[in-house]
Amino acid sequence: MLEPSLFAHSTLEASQVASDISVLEIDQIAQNVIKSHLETCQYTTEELKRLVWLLYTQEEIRSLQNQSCETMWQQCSLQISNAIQYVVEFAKRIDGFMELCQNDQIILLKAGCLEVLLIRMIRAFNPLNNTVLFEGKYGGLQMFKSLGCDDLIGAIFELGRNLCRLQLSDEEIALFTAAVLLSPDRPWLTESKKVQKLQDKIYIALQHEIQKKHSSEDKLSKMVSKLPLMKTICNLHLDKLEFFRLLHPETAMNFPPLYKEVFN
Ligand code: MHQ
Repeated sequence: MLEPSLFAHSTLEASQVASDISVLEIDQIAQNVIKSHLETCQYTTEELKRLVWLLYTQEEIRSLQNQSCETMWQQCSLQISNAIQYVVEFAKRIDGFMELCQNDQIILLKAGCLEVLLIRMIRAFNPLNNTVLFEGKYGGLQMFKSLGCDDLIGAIFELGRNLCRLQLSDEEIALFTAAVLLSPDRPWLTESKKVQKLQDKIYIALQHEIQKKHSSEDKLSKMVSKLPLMKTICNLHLDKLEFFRLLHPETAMNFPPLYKEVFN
């Protein structure tokens, strides 16, 4: 006959195993997402640290400012298109993403990739002098003057300063960008429940990661509170692009295919 104490012991163990499995699962998700981020983040932290003091000279800034609007748009769309390729690769490496239907994969990438880029931007943003990495050197917002999108650029730099104040680690950036990418509320998703389940787990992993570093308790809510500004920036970008296309259809036609595909 089974001893009651022994039986009690084994049920206790079983419940511990059950909770261990979920902690383990959350840990595996965190590790997968962080590894995927580090493999696809375009620039290592060390590279960026080295580049951060490589500033455009006054003369170089002036020549960027004196460029035509079309040329500057072309340069920006090329840089953004390159960066998007890495975000696509990041998404593909997140466990569960490739198991979504292709339709939903495309919807999530199209809807989320600029937001991911804006979060990734803080790695290449220096809040001490308000500069960002552009074509290999750092420069301030005045270098984008010829775009004729001062409001958009102003909002992007403001977001950069805002997000930098949160002092996010690469681990937190990895999990936050994955959670943003796996947003279940994107229009036209066919399996939003599946996306929701993935996002829930990533947010739990992110909360864990934040607690590990015993940073401020409401760090996650502070991060989430920046999402509306990101959405505004995405919409503003689409407005600017639409207007640019009206004025310069032939230039816009020659934008990089990936840029066109994502923002059309
Ligand atoms: C990435 C690396 C990276 C690459 C490109 C849309 C438009 C007309 C103007 C960087 C936006 C201008 C972008 C190039 C400007 C704000 C864009 C142009 C992280 C992001 C980052 C640094 C992009 C940040 C935003 C930049 C500077 O891994």
